[in-house]
Amino acid sequence: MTNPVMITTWPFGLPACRLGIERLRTGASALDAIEAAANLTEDDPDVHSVGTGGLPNAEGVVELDAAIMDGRTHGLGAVAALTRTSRAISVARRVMERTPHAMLAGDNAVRFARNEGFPESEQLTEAARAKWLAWKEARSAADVAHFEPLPAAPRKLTPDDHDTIGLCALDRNGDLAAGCTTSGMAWKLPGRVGDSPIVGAGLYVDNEIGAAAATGHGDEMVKALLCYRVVMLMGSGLSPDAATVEAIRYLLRKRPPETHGNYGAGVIALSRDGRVAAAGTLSGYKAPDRRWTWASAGPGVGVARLHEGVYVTLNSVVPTLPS
Ligand code: SD4
Repeated sequence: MTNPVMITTWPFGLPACRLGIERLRTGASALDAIEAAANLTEDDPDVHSVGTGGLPNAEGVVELDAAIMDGRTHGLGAVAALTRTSRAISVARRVMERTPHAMLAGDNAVRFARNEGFPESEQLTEAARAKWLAWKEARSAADVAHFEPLPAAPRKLTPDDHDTIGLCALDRNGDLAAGCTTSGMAWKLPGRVGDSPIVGAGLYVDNEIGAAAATGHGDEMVKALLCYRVVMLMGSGLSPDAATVEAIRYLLRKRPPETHGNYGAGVIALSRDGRVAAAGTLSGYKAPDRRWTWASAGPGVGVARLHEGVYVTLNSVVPTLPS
């Protein structure tokens, strides 16, 4: 029997990590643990970047992206730009299990969700609406807004306007799964889809190697298939530590942050033998008001605890520093 392991992104992922490891320890499959853990975060209206309570697009509509991947079958389900429906990762799972497809998007993803019994529900909370109204009031011409000229480079991330929960799990049978669920970048153009529901970008699993999940500026990360790269690097013999650092470096080489808006990107990884790691860009992820933080639970960790990931530049790895 394998010792279960659960990892998630960001401090708001800690309760999900805790729930996931409890489920895994009582025999849940990695897939079930990922879904239950992700649902916990999706249902929390105080998390402003995932599910109910997520910040909306430029027109005030919450559009959710999510994906789930099952290492046992190498199955994938994803939804993109899903509106008026809670628990996007569960809709993604239904796509995987009840259709011959891998992803559904927009209005037809909503129709599918209704047919599957997911009720219509407003995802924009009063708090998120207030933030949207404040953004509309204050935004400068350079901000991203519907049908207005885009700035040459993406805006700098602020702690409040994004962040995905990415999750990886290893169950008692030694099987892996991964998930990703988000409301995406706040104030995005309607219809914008980030990295989270894209296989290889927001998440990837190879049951013989390991799993990875990502968070950060999806418009940049999607160009480097960060999670696929992490898993393939682990497959070629790199440790999760080295694989996450090398994958972030690849992204930094291809899309230097200095040229592309000082974006931030982070990735968590779990190998099939239970080792875990996380690396993020120094750019965007280490600031006075921001730390690259992730949660893990498993052998040697106990219930679940937070860690600070390493910060990567092209030629250095900045270890976790005291804040
Ligand atoms: C996206 N990757 O939609 C997501 C958002 C996020 O930290 O994780 N930001 O681009």
